[in-house]
Amino acid sequence: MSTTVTENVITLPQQVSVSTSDAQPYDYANLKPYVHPAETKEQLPWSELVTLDLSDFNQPGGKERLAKQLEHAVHHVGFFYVKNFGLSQEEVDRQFTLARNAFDLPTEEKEKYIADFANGAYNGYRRPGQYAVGTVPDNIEVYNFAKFTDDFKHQEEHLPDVLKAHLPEIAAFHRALHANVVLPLLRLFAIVLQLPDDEYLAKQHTYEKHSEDHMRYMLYRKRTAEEHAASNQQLTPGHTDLGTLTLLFRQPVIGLQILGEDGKWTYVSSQPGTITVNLADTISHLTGGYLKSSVHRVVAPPADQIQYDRQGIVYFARPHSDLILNPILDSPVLQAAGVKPRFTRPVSMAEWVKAKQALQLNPDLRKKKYEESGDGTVEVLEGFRDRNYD
Ligand SMILES: O=C(O)CCC(=O)C(=O)O
Ligand SMILES: [Fe+2]
Repeated sequence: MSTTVTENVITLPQQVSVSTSDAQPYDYANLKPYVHPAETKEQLPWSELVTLDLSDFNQPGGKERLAKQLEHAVHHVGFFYVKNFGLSQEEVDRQFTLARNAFDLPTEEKEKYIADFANGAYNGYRRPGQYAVGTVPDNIEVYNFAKFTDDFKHQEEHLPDVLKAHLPEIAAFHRALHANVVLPLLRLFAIVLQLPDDEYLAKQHTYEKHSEDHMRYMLYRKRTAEEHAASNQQLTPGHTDLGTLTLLFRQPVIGLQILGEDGKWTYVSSQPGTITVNLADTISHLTGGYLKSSVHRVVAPPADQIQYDRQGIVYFARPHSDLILNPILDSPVLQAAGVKPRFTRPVSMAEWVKAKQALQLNPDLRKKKYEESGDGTVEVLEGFRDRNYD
């Protein structure tokens, strides 16, 4: 299957071919379609986020208009929406359908594909119940996909047949998110930072070179009201993401909250046809904290959505693994702001991923370190401290 590239926009082919000889049971006609749950009717404190129309990107003056729109969001909120990113709703819905069918498999089947988290690998399946939230086990299930490049060959070995059968389409979707959303946004950041070259950040994030970007099918299994009470209404505690940018596909079960500068949590609403984007730690490191890594969490859905599983698709963008995470010097904006390195020695992306993930994937270690420090912060690596936001 080939993808079409027009003006840097990847579109998926009309006819999606299926790659395995016994794929027929996995034709879309034979899969249970994913259907979005009904929207909430509750009035909640919503976050006010801008929406960037990426179809403006290649219009005369479009990049500059979009960069202007971004300026406030990247300093203060760290969250915004994008629309018109070159993938149809049907193509997005097909990914939700694949995810739904992969999550619906029997536990014994899914457990054949468990990722080797203990050794720092995370492509494949993650089962729920890896850590406690309050007094209940977490309810998160995941399939992670690395980049579809030679560095991550044979990732199908960590995937069930229903996903293997559609691997070319999943790969095209993965590449499209990188080409149509991640790279254009990095070009806009370059404009915001007045870098000498609009490609400055994009060149640190090419698809072909080694980096640990990954796309995630994610499921929060529904919980009872009692279970939500036992978890203090939390699904995922407050955190910042470790990469450059995170893309979250729209799903209507409300729960994602952003910590505002005023210390208040507000909810991200589910806007049709959009992807929610948040800035993460690495773009903050590369700008000495000038661009904000946004603090967010996921809480229990409103009462009229409590009966639904919450299914999402996420893309975590990261720079090349060998990039040194020093603040960019060629930016007049960063020079004027007088930003400083956030580590006491040169630290590579690979080292940063390893260090932050050791804390994320090892809740006992995390707990121990927070207890030892006693001030709500821990050193992740060489002078850089992370905070506990709960
Ligand atoms: O599920 C969501 O809405 C957000 C997930 C998230 O924050 C994460 O996986 O890092
Ligand atoms: Fe996150």
